[in-house]
Amino acid sequence: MNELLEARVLVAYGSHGVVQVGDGEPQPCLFRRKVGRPCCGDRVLIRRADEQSYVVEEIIARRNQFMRADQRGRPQVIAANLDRVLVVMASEPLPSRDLLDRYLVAVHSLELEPVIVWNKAELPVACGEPGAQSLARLEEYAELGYAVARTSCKEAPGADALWPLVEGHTSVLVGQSGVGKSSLIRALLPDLDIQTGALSRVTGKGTHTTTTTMLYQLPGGGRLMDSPGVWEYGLWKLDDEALVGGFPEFGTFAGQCRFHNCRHLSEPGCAIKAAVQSGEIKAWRYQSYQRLMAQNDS
Ligand SMILES: Nc1nc2c(ncn2[C@@H]2O[C@H](COP(=O)(O)OP(=O)(O)OP(=O)(O)O)[C@@H](O)[C@H]2O)c(=O)[nH]1
Ligand SMILES: [Mg+2]
Ligand SMILES: [Zn+2]
Repeated sequence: MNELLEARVLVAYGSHGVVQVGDGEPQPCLFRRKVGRPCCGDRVLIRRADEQSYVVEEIIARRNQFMRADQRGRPQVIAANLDRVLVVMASEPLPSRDLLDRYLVAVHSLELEPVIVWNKAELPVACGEPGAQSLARLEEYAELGYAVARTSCKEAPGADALWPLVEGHTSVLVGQSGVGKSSLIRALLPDLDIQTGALSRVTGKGTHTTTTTMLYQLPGGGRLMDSPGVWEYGLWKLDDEALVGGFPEFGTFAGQCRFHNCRHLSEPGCAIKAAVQSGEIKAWRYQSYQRLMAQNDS
């Protein structure tokens, strides 16, 4: 009478975490090294270990995984089995110049839909800073086809603009520390205290600073994960193709370059550079591509 159950990982620490079977109560669970390292969003097969807890027997193959570089530059999985990644930005703290585009490259490389969230939208934006430009250009990102939502957890316009973007999907909020990811979760989820209470009861950890990714259920269906903030979103080396993939509007031109392995930097007969010249590709997007390529090469 100790059958395997399918469960979802709500939060994962090194050797233990919290899982949920269906809509049931969150349950403490042990992770054994030999099954690999479960992460938030994983589907797992579990078995009862004892009265108090379960143990993971198997991690079901991930559909995808969102990663970032840890302090030593090694890739670290922060969430699995996603439909969308919500990149949260704010005027406080301002992003570094390339932060948004780095995130977009990473999201596109998973073939996931990025959503750009401008939180703290009620605050003024300091002009002149390079990072402020990403906020100033959000209209242009929207013209490029990105979903952009303006939110505030303090005043109008509130966080309701996120509902149609997250409902029915599995999404993760990512972005710099302090931009308001956890505040957005709180604004969206009236029963957050119940959900986090259930999580912290089993983990014994407080919920004020986000130190690890946590999964929450949305009332109308769907799941939303809150991830710990970063200061700089490190991209490990990507191949050139993955980097171009972060600039979807380059796609229609990329096949027309003289050289099939064109990197769109200084090669002759580059169709992308021609499109920049003719204004079909925005110059600032191309400059951003050049910077990311240079960082990739360094
Ligand atoms: N003015 C203003 N402040 C906000 C808004 N949203 C969040 N804050 C504040 O910003 C600070 C950081 O918010 P958090 O939600 O903890 O930020 P976070 O992105 O979860 O940060 P990490 O967990 O460190 O990654 C808190 O003091 C919030 O009250 C907003 O829309 N406007
Ligand atoms: Mg947080
Ligand atoms: Zn080219």
